[in-house]
Amino acid sequence: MHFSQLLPPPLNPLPPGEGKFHFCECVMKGLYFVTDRDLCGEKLLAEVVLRAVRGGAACVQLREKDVSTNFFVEEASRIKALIAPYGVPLIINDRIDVALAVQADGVHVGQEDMPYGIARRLMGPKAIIGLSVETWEDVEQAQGLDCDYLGVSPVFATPTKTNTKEPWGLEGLAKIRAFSRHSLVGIGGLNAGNAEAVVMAGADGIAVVSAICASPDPYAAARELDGIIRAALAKRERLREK
Ligand code: TZP
Ligand code: MG
Repeated sequence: MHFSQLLPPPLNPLPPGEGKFHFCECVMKGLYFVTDRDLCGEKLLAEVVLRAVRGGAACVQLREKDVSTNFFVEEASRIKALIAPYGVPLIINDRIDVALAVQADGVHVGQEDMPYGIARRLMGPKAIIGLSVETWEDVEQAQGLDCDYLGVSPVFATPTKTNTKEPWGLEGLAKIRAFSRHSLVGIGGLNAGNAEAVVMAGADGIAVVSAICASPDPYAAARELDGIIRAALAKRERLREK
């Protein structure tokens, strides 16, 4: 029996208008799962991805730093097939060649990766392209780019990635929200204990690595996070309407 058959059925998608990822407008909203195979420990990466998606992850970013290109392409192709039935997009971290090879839905690039304009030209107008912003200068420069979301990196310091710039904190995130025209996806030290505050400070998406990969129950972890994020997005919307 395939392990996916042992899991509960997928959750209902968000109702129209509260869509997780509106491809046309490219509003990135919801739980964004970023992989780390080391943090998965004994668990199979593909199994963790599937459990995260079934628990409510609205987007999966495959992030590999230490595998061969050959392996990366094969894994990306497997994961793409695995999550396609859920309508969840696959984003490839850094590697545009891998994204093109498997016809992934998009890429996520940092400030030292492929320049955004070239990434867009290579990936095409329909691809989802996320760009990390680590400084205020990055945020200002991004204002002139048609990227689909900004990865606010890191919101908090995290042992998962230590070569980061100064964390933005909730204040920094709120400052970006007040200025930027883009969807914002927060990353770095995010978990069930702070996801609501991060949404209320302005993040549309919450990206997590260890909160799902290192959890003994990635399905339950994703489900809890998804519930918190949906509730916080709804609360933010209600406050905005007042
Ligand atoms: N980019 C900025 S922080 C980070 C990345 C990939 C790691 C986030 O990991 P965690 O475990 O969710 O704090
Ligand atoms: Mg990168």
